Amino acid sequence: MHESADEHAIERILGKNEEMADHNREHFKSLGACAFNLMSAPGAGKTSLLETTFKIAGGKFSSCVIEGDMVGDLDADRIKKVGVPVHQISTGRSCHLDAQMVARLLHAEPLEKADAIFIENVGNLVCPAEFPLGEHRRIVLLSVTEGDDKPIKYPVIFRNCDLVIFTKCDLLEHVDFNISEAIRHIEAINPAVKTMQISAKTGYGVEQWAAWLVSEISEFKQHLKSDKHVHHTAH
Ligand SMILES: Nc1nc2c(ncn2[C@@H]2O[C@H](COP(=O)(O)OP(=O)(O)O)[C@@H](O)[C@H]2O)c(=O)[nH]1
Ligand SMILES: [Mg+2]
Repeated sequence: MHESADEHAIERILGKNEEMADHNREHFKSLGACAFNLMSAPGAGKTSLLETTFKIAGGKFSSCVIEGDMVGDLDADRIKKVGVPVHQISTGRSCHLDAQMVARLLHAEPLEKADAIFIENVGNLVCPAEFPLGEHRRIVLLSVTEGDDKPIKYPVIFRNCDLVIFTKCDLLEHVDFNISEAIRHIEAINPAVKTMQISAKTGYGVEQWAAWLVSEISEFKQHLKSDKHVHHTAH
């Protein structure tokens, strides 16, 4: 009996989160920005990837970052240093961002106009999977130092994402990480997913990642235009 009461409470929380995520999605759309939710275990290289992306491909699209961390603003400082506007959300005891936290930020601090909004989630391969934030694309980073069995052990996050990036590929020769095995596990639970291999340290793969971003942003803007067209002709 307790169990089902708990289940109901969880369903209610997740349902409310979905509603807020829809609200945020509209908010991002009104800014004309495509939102990307970056999720991974702590230390997989989310902030490093953003830093390298802005350094190598910063001219291809304009960006704004939302940094989610339990405490402190170390990552936000790193992003500021590469000249990209950044907004901090401190989650306190919560091990993930939720849509309510993002909504609160969107209403408290107007975001800069940008083509892309990158949301760096709190480092965790479990909880962020259950809490959509209103993003348009979901990206999971898996560093080659974590083990190629992680997609089997944490299927939910790998099932519900658009892109998996294998990070720290410069370290591949030092670790036993079988990329094709990992891809096989990921595709078994998420056949439509795209995968990429990157090193933020050497810049390997960053051009391909930047090209993917450009293409997603452009597709998003096309949809925005046709949405506007539909609304316009409907009135
Ligand atoms: N060798 C190597 N180290 C990396 C790479 N990307 C990140 N790191 C290191 O991994 C650690 C965690 O990176 P960080 O970007 O802070 O991870 P986050 O917690 O996911 O944001 C740092 O010490 C980085 O220097 C990479 O491509 N290659
Ligand atoms: Mg970080």
